[in-house]
Amino acid sequence: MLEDAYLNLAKFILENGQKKEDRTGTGTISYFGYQMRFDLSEGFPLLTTKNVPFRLIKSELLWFLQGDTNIRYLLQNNNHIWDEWAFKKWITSSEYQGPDMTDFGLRAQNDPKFKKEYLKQKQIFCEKIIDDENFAAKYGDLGLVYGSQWRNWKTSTGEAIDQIKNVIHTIKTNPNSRRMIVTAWNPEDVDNVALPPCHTMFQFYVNDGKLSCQLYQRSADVFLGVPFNIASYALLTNLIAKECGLKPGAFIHTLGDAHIYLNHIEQIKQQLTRKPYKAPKLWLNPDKKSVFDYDIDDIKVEGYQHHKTIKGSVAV
Ligand code: UFP
Repeated sequence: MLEDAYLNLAKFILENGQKKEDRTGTGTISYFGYQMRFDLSEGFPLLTTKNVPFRLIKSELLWFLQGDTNIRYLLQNNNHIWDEWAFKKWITSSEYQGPDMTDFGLRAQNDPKFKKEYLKQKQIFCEKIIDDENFAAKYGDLGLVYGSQWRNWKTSTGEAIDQIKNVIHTIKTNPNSRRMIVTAWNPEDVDNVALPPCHTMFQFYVNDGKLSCQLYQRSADVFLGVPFNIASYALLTNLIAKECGLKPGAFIHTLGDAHIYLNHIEQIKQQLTRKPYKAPKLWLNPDKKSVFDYDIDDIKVEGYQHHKTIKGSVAV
């Protein structure tokens, strides 16, 4: 089964991971250095042992590919996965006059009354981002996140590098190259960004008419983040392969600090008791050629049979 690689990772960390404190104060069990491999010709690696909302993955990836860094597009597509990072910027600004939201992520986990207030404030914030363009420009922009690093990398001489365009060009014109890399990690920026990139860099490889991709992810929330990350890079590999006239090959996912948060352990154990279904198939609108031309409805998964959602809170 395509998703065995993921289930084995989860099992491996439960058995071999060590307790480790972390930035969010939640606590994890963690293991350093792990690799998974997914053969994309077998199907699309969207996990079936729980519901993984593909619509969020595709709108986020299209957002990255457009070079957009403002959460407004995501909110317009009812995608809330980046809210917390923008919200943090808002509540620490001098313009914010609402109730104290310091450490909202951790407090919301332990204090139901606070959680209610936090969700209310976040909703007000999100509505304002959608309704008010100026507010969105000021507080919805996450700055140097993937969209800008991928499409608009600032050089020391003030120019911009479009890494995605360049890598696609190399795949088409010099597929034997061993230099087909996109990097999001800029040591100059990491201290000034909302969330230093987790998907640090990825490399493409062409052989036998197939395009493979390997991602180095420095930090991996195995229960909540990784299922998204697998599907997102599998989608990216499929989109680029199609544009370049190649078949999708393997997605290789290399993890640095691979961790399960202590408040996700019961959930992941429950997930491991479930039997996976056959992986779904990816459908891409055949009329679209360039990776930059896709709209939400041009991308679909077909035959996605899955087990129920398992809830878990995001550590911020
Ligand atoms: N995380 C992921 N995947 C992502 C993403 C974040 O697993 O795509 F954006 C998790 C990893 C970690 C946290 O638990 O978010 C980031 O925290 P830190 O910067 O301290 O590693």
